[in-house]
Amino acid sequence: MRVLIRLAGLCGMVLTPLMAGEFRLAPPAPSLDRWVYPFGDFGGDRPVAPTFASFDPRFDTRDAQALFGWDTASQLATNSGPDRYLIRRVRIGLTIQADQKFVYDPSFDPFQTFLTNHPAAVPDSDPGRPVELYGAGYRNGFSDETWTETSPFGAVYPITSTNIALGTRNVFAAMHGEDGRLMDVSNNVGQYNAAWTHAPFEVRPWALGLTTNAGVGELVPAGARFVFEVDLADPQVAGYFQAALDSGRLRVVVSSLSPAIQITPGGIGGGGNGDYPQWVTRENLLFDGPDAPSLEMEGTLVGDDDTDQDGHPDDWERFWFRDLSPTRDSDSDQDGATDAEERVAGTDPSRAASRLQILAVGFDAGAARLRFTIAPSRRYRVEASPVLGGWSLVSGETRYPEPGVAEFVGSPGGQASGSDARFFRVVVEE
Ligand SMILES: [Ca+2]
Ligand SMILES: [Ca+2]
Ligand SMILES: [Ca+2]
Ligand SMILES: [Ca+2]
Repeated sequence: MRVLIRLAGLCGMVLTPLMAGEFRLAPPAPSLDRWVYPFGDFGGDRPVAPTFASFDPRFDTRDAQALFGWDTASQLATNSGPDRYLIRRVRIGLTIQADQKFVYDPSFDPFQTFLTNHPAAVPDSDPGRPVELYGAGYRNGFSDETWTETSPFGAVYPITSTNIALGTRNVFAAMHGEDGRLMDVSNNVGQYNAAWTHAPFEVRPWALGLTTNAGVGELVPAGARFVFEVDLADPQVAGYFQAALDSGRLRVVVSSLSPAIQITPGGIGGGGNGDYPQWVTRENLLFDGPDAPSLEMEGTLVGDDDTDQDGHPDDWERFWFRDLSPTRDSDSDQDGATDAEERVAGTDPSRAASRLQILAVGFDAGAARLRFTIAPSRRYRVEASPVLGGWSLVSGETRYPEPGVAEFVGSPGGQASGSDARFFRVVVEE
């Protein structure tokens, strides 16, 4: 059945010996996978998980999603604390089962390109639709701990209702919202009809699926292998995978907005011809072994050993520098933050562009507004002082307007002093 000969994967990698603390995870198969499609009782046994969109406003636009999960506890110790898992790479590999059903598009398509029946529509600049990878979010009391391959969906209403299956997924493709929490991206293209409106918003996929088995704009053959290299430059995404290793439950959701065949009365987008990606699951007997869904993950689990007694765990030093060259007071990248400070802050001590810093500050009518950089799996508090001393906590709200940046708004309160001046600082909580 295999129609392609592939020379990808581990054969092409030069494997260097692992140092203490380093890990290279490559579980033989997912622990679970699931076609996230709330119509019919498919359980977790389906050998193929198609991903497609519905532009009928009574359904989630990302109508059929595919979840893949790996339990990593048998490969790597859990419960060390998320910040101890320093991750260099997360790579997921998936195989297409159905032959020549969709066109390969390796680049992001903005949501406006799906609004075929709306004034804000813009044309798709390239043929096809990309395949996107996200984290997994949960609702209705489910979590990565309780949700399984056989967990139920929520209600599906009659075909005559104005809401047939909106927001009914108990697990869904998710990215971090402005509040820092995982949010459902199932309807980011927007939904319009007489009864209600969901405003569109743009998404930031954590990875796009890339393949060498089809040219850009060409039909994808059966057996094509897609690789999703996760963007770990986004601290919240990196933090998601740190938390996954800490819990031992790593889950990702694949989605694509190739339209389903159904006609879409009143829909924001057009109907399709039934052509969309169809992904091999772990239950697929025709595509197994190297064609099965795969996870590769590289990094370091930081232990306590500190053989050169400089305060830095050896594993942390080797992850960033391959040796123990940092010292107690060194600033290896000369960005003004010592290696010790960068270790606590979770920033990259080998790159000057990465450090904890306040990017902008405003103080107006008693309210302070600060923008500062964030790092994976870190919490922060803002403190204020009129005199650079006697710092006091400022309570307020933190939002995340763009990747890697937090914006805090709060009031430092009325401190009795002769001046309205305030100093602010951002403190990493240890
Ligand atoms: Ca396109
Ligand atoms: Ca050390
Ligand atoms: Ca530094
Ligand atoms: Ca740095």
